[in-house]
Amino acid sequence: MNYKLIDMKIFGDERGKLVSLESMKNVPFEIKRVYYIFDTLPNQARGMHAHKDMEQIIIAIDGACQFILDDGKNREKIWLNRPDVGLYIGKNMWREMHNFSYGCKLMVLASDYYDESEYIRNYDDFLKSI
Ligand code: T46
Repeated sequence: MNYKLIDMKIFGDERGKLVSLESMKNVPFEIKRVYYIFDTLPNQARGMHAHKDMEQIIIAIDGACQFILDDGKNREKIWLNRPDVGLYIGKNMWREMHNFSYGCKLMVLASDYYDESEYIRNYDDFLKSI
């Protein structure tokens, strides 16, 4: 399975906490794009696609959601619910997002610019591609 959870170092003191994300350091690729997802709903799933070439790190800055990760052979479910843990997802991994908590906010760092032609949005096409 081409994913892993990365524990990010927290710089914390009496004022609060801070996490720093740096290309080729705690983020294992050059960051070309950042986007974020908010105003999600518990009964609305997202994702349902794979990327041919893109790598991403997803962080639940606030709240929680459940990821389904699938490499075509195995399917695993994980909860993302900490602002100091990044979910790295590599190439050719089907991902689904379910069970968003109210107010969940996801921040995503991507290794490339947005390109719809790089998405595989049909599961049968995903299976054929791997
Ligand atoms: C992923 C998961 C975690 C853009 O125009 N630019 C962008 O950078 C992105 C990410 C999306 N869009 C457009 C494409 C769609 O018209 O925004 C709309 C919603 O995108 P999508 O349905 O792909 O959103 P999610 O939440 O299903 O998936 C997103 C990312 O697209 C995807 O790469 O891995 O978050």
